Amino acid sequence: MTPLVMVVSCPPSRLLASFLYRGTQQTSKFQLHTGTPSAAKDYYEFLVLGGGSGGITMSSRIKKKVGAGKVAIVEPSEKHFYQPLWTLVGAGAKKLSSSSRPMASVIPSGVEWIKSRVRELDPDNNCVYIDDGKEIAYKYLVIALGIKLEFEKIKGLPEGFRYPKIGSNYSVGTVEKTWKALQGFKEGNAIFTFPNTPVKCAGAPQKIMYLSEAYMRKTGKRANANIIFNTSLGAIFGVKKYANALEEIIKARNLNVNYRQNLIEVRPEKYEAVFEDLDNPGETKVISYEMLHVTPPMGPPDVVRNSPVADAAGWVDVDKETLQHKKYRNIFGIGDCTNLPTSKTAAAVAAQSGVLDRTISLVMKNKEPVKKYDGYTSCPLVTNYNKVILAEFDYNAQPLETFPFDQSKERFSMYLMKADMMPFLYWNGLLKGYWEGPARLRKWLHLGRD
Ligand code: FAD
Ligand code: UQ1
Repeated sequence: MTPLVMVVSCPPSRLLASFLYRGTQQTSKFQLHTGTPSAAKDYYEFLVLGGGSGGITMSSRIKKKVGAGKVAIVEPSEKHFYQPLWTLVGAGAKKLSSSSRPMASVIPSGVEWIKSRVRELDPDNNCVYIDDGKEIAYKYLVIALGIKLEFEKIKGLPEGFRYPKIGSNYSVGTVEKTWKALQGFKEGNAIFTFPNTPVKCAGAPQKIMYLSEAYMRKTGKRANANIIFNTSLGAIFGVKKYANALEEIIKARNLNVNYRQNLIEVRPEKYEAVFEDLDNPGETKVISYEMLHVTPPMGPPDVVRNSPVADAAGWVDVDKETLQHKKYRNIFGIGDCTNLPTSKTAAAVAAQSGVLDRTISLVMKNKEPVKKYDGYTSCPLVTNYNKVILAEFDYNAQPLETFPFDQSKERFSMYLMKADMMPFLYWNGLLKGYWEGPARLRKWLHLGRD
């Protein structure tokens, strides 16, 4: 079915007016951000779409550049989530409440919050349309809309989440169901899936398997469990160094990994999962489960996919080094909604934010962007309740490690970093525009080494 798309365009007269009144025009309810959403003006120098990791980070940075009253964020959600914690929430090691803060508390002061969804992008007229049909014009646009979860692409979902024994760490509404399913496990198959699409944090689908296995061992249920990782991919991880380490763990802990297996249906009332074999079209396998962790198919947000800023696959089409849009020079993209050819993570957003900050400064001065993003991304592979392999790598899938030791080894110190230090750095460093990834720390720690 074709989605209902609002077919409107910015009338040139209104657009002109919004430019003429720029800087002075205010709606009657205009206010700088004070903890409550404000009525949207017609024009902002910078408009940021999405109040997630990339959107809040960039609005902090841009507000420092241009001052109060010139930046607005369009974001419908009342809460901002630190999603990386959901791996630990699903395993019962952290509370869901510790992963969120009110959206109002993370939007920088002096930045306006337009509490609405963006419905349509009109980059040829420098404006967007929000839910109530209102048009908002901008001089510069930053797109940070994240990635869309598509549970509905699996037959039987999302309704199947009403049943027990099934969960997913990927959404706020299903992550606590993972922990319930794990606690309720008695005997049988525990199945963990990886879809046939790009995903965010590509390590998360297997992190919960390692944690579940550890929990079953701790509670004396391991002998009754057959643990299965059914992945659409052809390898356990995209970087050889970490894949080798993970394969050792998989062997040592007797985990069954099946490649090129894609979840297409859940029969929740019978506790059955149906997989297609991607190498033998038409062949399917039905496996019964006592616990099922679903990583949903994902794709670009519809508002991006159906717009002129998208590439052929639907992602925001940006230069992979500068993050500037390839066609629209006043538009920039950051994070999961872009076509940057690296693994989609908050760590990548951190590194991207430093580059984009400089790109924007130069573009504002009519200069060419120079700072280059190397594709830095990181995935703390939680392998136990006290162990992490810290994968860090670049566009070439080459390790780019911060610490002066072999990060492919499981370490308690890296677990502490993931579970306790990272959340602090996220809320107080990244979102406030002070953290741009560990590149400088890496150089300093590697002085005299390589
Ligand atoms: P998001 O942070 O998802 O923000 C997108 C925002 O856009 C949301 O606030 C949403 O409400 C808003 N939005 C969507 N549509 C609209 C619309 N139409 N109009 C207005 N607003 C809209 N990363 C790591 O670095 N390390 C990890 O260990 C890690 N583990 C993870 C584990 C799990 C289980 C998950 C789910 C993610 C994990 N990540 C991890 C990934 C990380 O959370 C994301 O990569 C990061 O949040 C991406 O930031 P973003 O700004 O692109 O998107
Ligand atoms: C990181 O910068 C980051 O963003 C805040 C994460 O997201 C939660 C991470 O998981 C990681 C590992 C990094 C990289 C930071 C260091 C100190 C290696």
